[in-house]
Amino acid sequence: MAKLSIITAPDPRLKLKAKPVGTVDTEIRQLMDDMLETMYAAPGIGLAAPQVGVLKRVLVLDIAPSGEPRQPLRVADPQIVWAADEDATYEEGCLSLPEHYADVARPAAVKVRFRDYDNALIELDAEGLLATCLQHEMDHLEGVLFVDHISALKRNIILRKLVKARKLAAADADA
Ligand code: GNR
Ligand code: NI
Repeated sequence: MAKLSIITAPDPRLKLKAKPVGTVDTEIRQLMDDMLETMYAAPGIGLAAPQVGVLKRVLVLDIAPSGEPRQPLRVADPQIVWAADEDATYEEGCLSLPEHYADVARPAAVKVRFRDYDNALIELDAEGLLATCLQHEMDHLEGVLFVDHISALKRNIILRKLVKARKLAAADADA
């Protein structure tokens, strides 16, 4: 296993569409395991491959509360095959937009079809935080971030603060 580095906005790679995996082979399994290690270390409850600079339709999730047994989910080529008419709103965060949070409304429940670690075709019914997190990660595969769901005003405030934080970090590194 290896820990990968996480890309932060505004990086153009986070705006690109990821490519289908087709078959979950040894290489994809390794990527899934490395992504889980990276996600747990961050720590986060989800991670999509584009966040570690890999443009493949792969994501990992674990919404188990800390201190409880891990429940890792490894997902390739996910598709939403059904979404509830009702929305649910959660305060979302993102490892690629560190230390920024905003309320985002999304379908409250979804049915997702994907390939798992063993390349089996799975259908998962998700609601609550799992539904939100799955949709947040699937957005990453389309080059969409949670700030793309909020007002342009709020989005620009967050993105400007990230640019400023990066400049300060670079200046500190020079000093
Ligand atoms: O760690 C994360 N927490 C989170 C909280 C609410 C809604 C979505 C998320 S996903 C995020 C990790 C991340 O950036 N995944 O792409
Ligand atoms: Ni994210």
